[in-house]
Amino acid sequence: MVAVLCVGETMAVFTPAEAGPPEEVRTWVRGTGGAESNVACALAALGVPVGWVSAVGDDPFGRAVVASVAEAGVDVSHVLVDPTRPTGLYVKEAGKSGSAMRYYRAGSAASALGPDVLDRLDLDAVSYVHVTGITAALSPSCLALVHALLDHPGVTTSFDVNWRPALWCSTGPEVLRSLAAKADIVLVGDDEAAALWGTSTPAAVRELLPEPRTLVVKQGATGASVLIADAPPVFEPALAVDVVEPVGAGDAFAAGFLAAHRSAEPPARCLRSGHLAAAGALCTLSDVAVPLPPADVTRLLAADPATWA
Ligand code: KDG
Repeated sequence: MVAVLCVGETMAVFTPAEAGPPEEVRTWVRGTGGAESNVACALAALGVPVGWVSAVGDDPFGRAVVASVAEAGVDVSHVLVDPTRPTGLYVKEAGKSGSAMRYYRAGSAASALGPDVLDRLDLDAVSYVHVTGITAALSPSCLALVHALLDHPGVTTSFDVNWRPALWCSTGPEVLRSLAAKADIVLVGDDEAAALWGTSTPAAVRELLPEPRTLVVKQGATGASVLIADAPPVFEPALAVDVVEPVGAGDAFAAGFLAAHRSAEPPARCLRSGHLAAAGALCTLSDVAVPLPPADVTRLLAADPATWA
């Protein structure tokens, strides 16, 4: 039985294995990347029973993607194999402060997912469902699926805005706001909120999004704030890490936050757990974090940040 279900597209990722413009690169490293499965893998590493639901093509990349998520300890038993559509791919040109991502995912197997997915799931047996704005952007049926999951009663819903402008037309800001308004927990970067809604301070984002009980605003290398119902905002500084590449850090943060939230940790510890998990993604080229062992996380959660002892 899984406690958390993450639903959304995962792709095979190709990262250049040598320097130079992509036109000249001949050797690529294949990995796995998908916001929701990145969260699932990081949750599994933290010892949380978690499942990932998606669709892949009946092709080598689909099999590789599913195998790597399963290897991370995630339940993949509800992943569909679509014989008529391919697995999505993307090419990542990595940079320390940001990475260029070229998608090859139009018409992918996951883009054909729809609300009928819920017929195959027993959501009453799950505590948390995590979705993102990426899958919502893939097709009208995917958008309907994300709405249906967020509308499901009796489950704690978590929504990471994950603004990917390349996937949206002009409706993005309003659609993402309406999805966020339905979730119990919303995670958004202050840079995303600025780009989407022209507002970036935690208080201003809260004014725009009064509905979610728990609103997390990630403030880059500075830290993150959580605003819970009528309680005063709580801020927790980020950890200082040598960044290798940032893609996947937000997903790892979401996993750390959700793992601690599920254990009913106080807000500051939920944020710190997010930062600890994010560090595991910032320090690797992979989209999937390499988190600290759960025992270290437990120790660091309780530590004094001045000394980490
Ligand atoms: O958050 C990281 C994701 O953006 C990356 O793994 C790939 O899911 C992905 C996407 O659609 O960009």
